[in-house]
Amino acid sequence: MAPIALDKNLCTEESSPKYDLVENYEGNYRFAPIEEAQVSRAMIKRYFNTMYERAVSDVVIVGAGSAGLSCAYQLATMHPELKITLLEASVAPGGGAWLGGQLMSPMVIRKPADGFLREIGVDYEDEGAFVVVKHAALFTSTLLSKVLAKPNVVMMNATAVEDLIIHEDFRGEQRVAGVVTNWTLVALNHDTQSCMDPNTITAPVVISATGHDGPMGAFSAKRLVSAGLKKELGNMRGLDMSRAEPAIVNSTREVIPGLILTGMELSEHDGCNRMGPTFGAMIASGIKAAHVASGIIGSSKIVRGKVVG
Ligand code: 48N
Repeated sequence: MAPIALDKNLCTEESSPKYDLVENYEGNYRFAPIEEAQVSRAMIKRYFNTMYERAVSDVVIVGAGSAGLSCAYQLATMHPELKITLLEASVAPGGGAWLGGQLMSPMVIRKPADGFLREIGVDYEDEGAFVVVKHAALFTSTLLSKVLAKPNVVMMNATAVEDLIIHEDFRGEQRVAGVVTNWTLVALNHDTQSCMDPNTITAPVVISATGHDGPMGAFSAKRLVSAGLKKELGNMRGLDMSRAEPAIVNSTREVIPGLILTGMELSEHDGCNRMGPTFGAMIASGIKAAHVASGIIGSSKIVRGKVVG
């Protein structure tokens, strides 16, 4: 698809004012000239070229909470050659990691997951067995910025996965082969309008990190049950920090061919405990999911986004 030619740049030398607030302080601050269509075309050209190019991705990550973002960072770091597409239903990515617990801002991360904080450059206070980031938003905004700075990661927020692409693969097994998407506001309003059909993204590996709560929590785990690929949900158990965090990390895995679960979605899929306001397992599970995805990609023959051998 030939790129859409943008209007020629209207910004000539004399019309590009200097960025000097003091000089312009006396009420004559000016911007370079613009036409509305330039802004519109600047967005349209880029976003829809991205949609076109990512219609076949190497890995789709569903959910940009702490697990999904940690996974995206790790996978993009390990494999800068992979086209990683991160889909987030909310306008605001970050999931439940903007606050610690009960709307309090400090975030607790148990060792050894504090090593990830040092890797992405987030300061913390060391409390011995765990560390405390002064505000959860410091962790989430830093991680989000690092993920979005990765050239091979595209994030589409306000975009919901409303189904899974499920094929019979070369072995005759049911395999997740991508996701079905729609604008979230459309996905949440299917019962208010006649059919508003979705779109698709094909990928050999889908990593679902949709959490355990919210309007679409544990989306893929629930879809496996309703699609007849899993008998029933395990349903998240009561809070037990000591058991929950290792259980989530150690059970991060490919639950059916082509679908990896990570983060709190696993607690609903497997029925393990919840850990409450401690986030080390989300980081470690996301990192493990990245390694599982790397293993699948490295051991599969993939043609046009499909596993064929
Ligand atoms: O933060 P969450 O909900 O999920 P995780 O697994 O990344 O982190 C969970 C963590 O915040 C906890 O719950 C903590 C540790 N507490 C545990 C406890 O015991 O209470 O992020 C999931 C993201 C959200 O941003 C959703 O908007 C998004 O996934 N999402 C989706 N995005 C696209 N399509 C969907 N169908 C969808 N469903 C959810």
